[in-house]
Amino acid sequence: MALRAFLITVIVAAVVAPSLATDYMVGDDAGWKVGVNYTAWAEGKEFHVGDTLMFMYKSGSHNVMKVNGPDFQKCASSNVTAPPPLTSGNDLITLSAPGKKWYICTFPDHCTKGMKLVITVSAAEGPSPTPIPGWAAPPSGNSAPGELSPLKSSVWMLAVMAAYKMIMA
Ligand SMILES: *[C@@H]1O[C@H](CO)[C@@H](O)[C@H](O)[C@H]1NC(C)=O
Ligand SMILES: *[C@@H]1O[C@H](CO)[C@@H](O)[C@H](O)[C@H]1NC(C)=O
Ligand SMILES: [Cu+2]
Repeated sequence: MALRAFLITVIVAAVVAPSLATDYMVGDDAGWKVGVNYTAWAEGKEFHVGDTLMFMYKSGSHNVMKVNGPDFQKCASSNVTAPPPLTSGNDLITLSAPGKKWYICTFPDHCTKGMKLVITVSAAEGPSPTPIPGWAAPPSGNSAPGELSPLKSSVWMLAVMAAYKMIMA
């Protein structure tokens, strides 16, 4: 029973793992500060609903404010109903909805000096069927009709082994 539970865990982990959310450390080792090009940092990265952004900086030296597109262009925060900026220096933002997201630092001149990040968030990644090691995907088209594909033969092997164990038990 313990072995069976273990095997199920391994298979579930193999199927679920690729869909786990990603944590992005904004600016990587540089963190959130003046003098980093966050457009370049975001380039080539894919952001999905459920991923998190981590803004790391010395508390009191910077902050993180979510703004709208026009305010981002102006390096301003004119939305009086928006929540106050994050200030902990260890700010985690979970991306909860798809679309464009804009973040700036509201300290004087920091945004104009580059403390601004715009990203595009896409829908959550569905669990993609990734091949489990040893369970080769059937080659498309080149197995003759009636011939067992490698996947089917693996299933057969397991079934035969299970039947054998039941008989021998
Ligand atoms: C930041 O990087 C982007 C993309 O690599 C580039 O187009 C832009 O000119 C850079 N900005 C600055 C201020 O260097
Ligand atoms: C202002 O902030 C509120 C709360 O976050 C938001 O719902 C609203 O859409 C924002 N308005 C603009 C114009 O960005
Ligand atoms: Cu700043």
